Amino acid sequence: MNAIDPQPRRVDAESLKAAIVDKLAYAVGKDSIVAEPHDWLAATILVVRDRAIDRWMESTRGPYRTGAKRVYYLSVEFLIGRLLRDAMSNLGLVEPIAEALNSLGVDLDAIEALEPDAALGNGGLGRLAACFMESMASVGIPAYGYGIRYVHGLFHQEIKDGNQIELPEDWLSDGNLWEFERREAAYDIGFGGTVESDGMAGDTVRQRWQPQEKVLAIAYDTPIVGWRGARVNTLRLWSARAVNQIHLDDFNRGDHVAALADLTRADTITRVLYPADSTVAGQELRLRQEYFFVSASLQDLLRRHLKQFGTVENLPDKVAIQLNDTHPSVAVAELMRVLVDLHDIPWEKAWAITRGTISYTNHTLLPEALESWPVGLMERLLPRHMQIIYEINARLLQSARKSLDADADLLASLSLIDEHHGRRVRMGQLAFVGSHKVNGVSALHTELMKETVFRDLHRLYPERIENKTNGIALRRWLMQANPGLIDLLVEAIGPAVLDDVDRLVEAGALAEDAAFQERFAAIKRANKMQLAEVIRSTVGVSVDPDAMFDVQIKRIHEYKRQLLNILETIAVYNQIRMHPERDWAPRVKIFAGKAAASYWTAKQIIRLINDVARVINNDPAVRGLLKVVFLPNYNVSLAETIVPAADLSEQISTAGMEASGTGNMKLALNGAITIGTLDGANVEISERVGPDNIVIFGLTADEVAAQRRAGHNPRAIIGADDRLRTVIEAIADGVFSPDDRNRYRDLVDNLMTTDGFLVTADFDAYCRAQREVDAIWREPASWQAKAIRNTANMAWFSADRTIRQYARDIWDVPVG
Ligand code: DL6
Repeated sequence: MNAIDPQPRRVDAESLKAAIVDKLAYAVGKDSIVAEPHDWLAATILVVRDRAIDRWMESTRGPYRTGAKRVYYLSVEFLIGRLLRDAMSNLGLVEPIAEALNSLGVDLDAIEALEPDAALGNGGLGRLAACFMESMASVGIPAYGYGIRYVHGLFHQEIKDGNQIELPEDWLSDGNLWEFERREAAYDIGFGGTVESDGMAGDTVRQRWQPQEKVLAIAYDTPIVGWRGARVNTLRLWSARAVNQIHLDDFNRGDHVAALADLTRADTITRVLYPADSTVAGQELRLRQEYFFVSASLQDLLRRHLKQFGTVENLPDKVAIQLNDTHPSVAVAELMRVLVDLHDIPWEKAWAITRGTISYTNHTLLPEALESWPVGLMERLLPRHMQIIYEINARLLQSARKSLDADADLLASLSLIDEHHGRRVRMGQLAFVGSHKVNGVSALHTELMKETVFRDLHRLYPERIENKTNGIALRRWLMQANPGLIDLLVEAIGPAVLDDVDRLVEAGALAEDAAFQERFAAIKRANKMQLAEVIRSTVGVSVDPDAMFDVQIKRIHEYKRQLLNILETIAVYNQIRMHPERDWAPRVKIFAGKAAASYWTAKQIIRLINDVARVINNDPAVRGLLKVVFLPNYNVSLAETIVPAADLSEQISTAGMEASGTGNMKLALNGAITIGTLDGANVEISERVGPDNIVIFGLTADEVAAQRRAGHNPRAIIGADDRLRTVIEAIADGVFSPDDRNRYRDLVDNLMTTDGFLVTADFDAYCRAQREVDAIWREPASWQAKAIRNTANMAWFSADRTIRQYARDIWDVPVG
């Protein structure tokens, strides 16, 4: 029995059974005798969807009636995962649907597993957008998510001979029953062409953009159900379509390719998530995607606004637009264009409206992830926007000259145009100046933003940057992913926790209670059994659920330092072989994550993990004390299995480089103890759970910066540490790649010479921290108490808290 089926609206299983059979017959067209599992899934989704629709319509109607402000969350990524469990759970339908299906001889868990995992994002930023959508509906904010309906989401990862192989992802191939195509919401999106003068607007010459090319943006809406179904918001994703589907004259002339050229060109825009931008064509496509979804979204929200209020002048009072990272930054120039060119609003006033409406979240300080577009490309694709950006820039620099008495260097650093790398438009800066608020995603990250990427803009506008530490959807990551744990918590501290997660803290009082510890541990063990089965069936490795499950699940990136983890794993392996008599705490090292297709070093790290796994798992001298597993195709659904089963959470990025992290929150919430650096939200997790319940190690962000300034010397560190030297020599000598001894030469050279992510500098501290973890593990009561305190103190990291802060401090909208 799952405790989160709320009583207030108990739906009876009998009527659901009848509804499912009805859908199966009349919507799916199948008789129950011959229905396949995917037919039952379709019927179930349709029944659940029906239960959301009335609330959806009411939620959409509400702001028309009340005049309430709407929030628009613009994001090129929404990593939503499966929706059925989310919707059922929030509508209180899990139990009766399971019962209804059971009486029809169908297993809910089995059919749920057939739902495609919508992977319209790469990682944290996209998953955050999905959590925020659920939270906005749960706390009662009228909100729309606007994004792109990619035909192919994030690639499907296979591991072949230890290598990552990317295969196309195909989530739409069997249709998508959650979405509704909206033919009435179709907009022309222009590209290229010229800008022409078109009469006078007041005392200025009106400019008109005449695009050379047009494509259509078509809306697809998905209902996002909030907790208890109180509110249902809309995720509106845009799909590109050609204005002319076919040129019949070309076709009839026999030139079939030319006849369909427009169709292909339009279709390409929304075909693939994150086209590789290492080529000029790839860059152009990315910019086209960004402008495409921004223009469609602004046209859509302005149409809605004008229909209701008849004027754009009150936009900031009724509309809040949140830019999720720099990808939608062109919205600043687009909104200015619409206001100035199409609504004849004078520049100053248009600028006040734009800035009052827009705000921007920064998600990274990594220079390579801060977008900039070549001026030439912008001029060719978006000529009027480029003019507007020049004008914004001129005014920005003028005000800097006045208020900061800026010299040429300062002006160059503030400028929206980067003159150093072949003239590029800095999209982060554009978003910054066009927003009334700019936020970072953890306290540390926000402070670093002020000191690094936006140092000069922060001097000019010291009130603009604020922090909004990320949060996660507790309903998905605790209530749905870990039903055993939420049932225990409800029993122990009462059902009120389901509606008021802050009450989780009450579980802290039970941390030392032996009976509670035992039950807490039993739930973890059951979750580990499930994960052990997934590991066995996917990679053929059998693991002991009584061993410590040590988990690092996230994108593979040098700064996240999976390499540090695997180096320490090798060191332990060496030690086990040298000292088999010692009392080793058995561990399973679990890795999962995807590397960007073009990121060679990250792919080498995946390969190394797999090579090390093969050697360690097959070495009889290890006696199963250490196992290493790389689980392929990490996605939201796999995370939902790993997170509740983790004992130890690896959050070991180079301090100052992980903006926040959200996996760290999910794992701690589910009772994993964190081993981590003082980076991103780890700092705040440490403050909340208390220093005794987390294992912190390594250089701080300040120390990292100091070490870099002083000149980091990895060779000296390696030379002084026998253990580390032995590990690196083993890799260099081909111990893990006997078929190709040179395989890791670059990786090793890099560690010895530059070590840009300070792996060697933190190695010793990390090893010591791991031994501290072993010592805690050997005291089960102490481990369980710490694990319970982690769960009890994580409510603050609910996305509802984050959303409430955005609502109060940035959007100025009331929350329920
Ligand atoms: O804010 C969500 C998420 C953070 O938790 C991660 O720390 C951060 O790396 C990620 N940022 C991005 C942006 N691009 N990069 N790199 O995904 O945002």
